[in-house]
Amino acid sequence: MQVDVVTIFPDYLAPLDLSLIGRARRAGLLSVEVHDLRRWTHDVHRTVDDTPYGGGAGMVMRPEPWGAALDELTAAGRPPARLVVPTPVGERFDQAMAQRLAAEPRLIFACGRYEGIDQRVIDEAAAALPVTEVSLGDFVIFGGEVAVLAILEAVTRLIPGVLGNAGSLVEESHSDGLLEGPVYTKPPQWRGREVPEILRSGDHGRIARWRRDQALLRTASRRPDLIAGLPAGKLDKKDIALLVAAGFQLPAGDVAE
Ligand code: JET
Repeated sequence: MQVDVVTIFPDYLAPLDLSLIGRARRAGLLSVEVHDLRRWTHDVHRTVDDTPYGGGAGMVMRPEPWGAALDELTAAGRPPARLVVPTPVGERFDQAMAQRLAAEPRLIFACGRYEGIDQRVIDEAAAALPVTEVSLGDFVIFGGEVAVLAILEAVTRLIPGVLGNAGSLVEESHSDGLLEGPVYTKPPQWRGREVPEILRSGDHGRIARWRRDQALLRTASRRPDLIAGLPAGKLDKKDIALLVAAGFQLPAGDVAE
């Protein structure tokens, strides 16, 4: 996959050289270019912002540098790209969106700052290429750069070859729509706290059931919205019995035979 990031703070993307994303790049599984938006300015102050039409606080990113940047980056001779714009008003990011983005040959990320990018940039881009405005959640950060890092962590680990086989199994267990339960490592006792006996029992059938139960109980208590959103048939009779015994109310029609 090819990735371009356009930002006024290229240094914010330095972590893309590190750890597993850095390794994926060095392995040729991912190619990343970070571009300084000011490269597409022409005035002596390299201005990227101006006051908002209609008044109000803050500044808005001017359309001209963005237009020139996207024209150059989408010129013929490269794989077709999707433009991804982190913004609090975007479609909510989740694992399913990460899967869809991981299947794209090329992503161009536009990092907004201040009060945002002039809307005409998004409208103009959408006439030429697919555009996804993405929200990581209902909060506001200074700019899109850190959101791009988070999105690229989620996407890169889904590119074939980035994780080993163990990783694919972890991925499968997460895509069942439940939160993972607690995990433990050595030592078996630490500050008077014990690793649950069942995990040390060697009984893989009971361990698998216990992990399922922990995932169900944690999800029902912390994220009832995820339980409510499970497709029909995802909970079997044992799952239902566990949750009912623990006092959780279940939406009708979730029970599989
Ligand atoms: C964000 C993402 O704050 C978030 O994104 C960064 C950001 C900050 C300020 C302006 C901005 O503009 C984007 C834009 O897009 C058209 O104008 C983006 C919060 N949750 N997810």
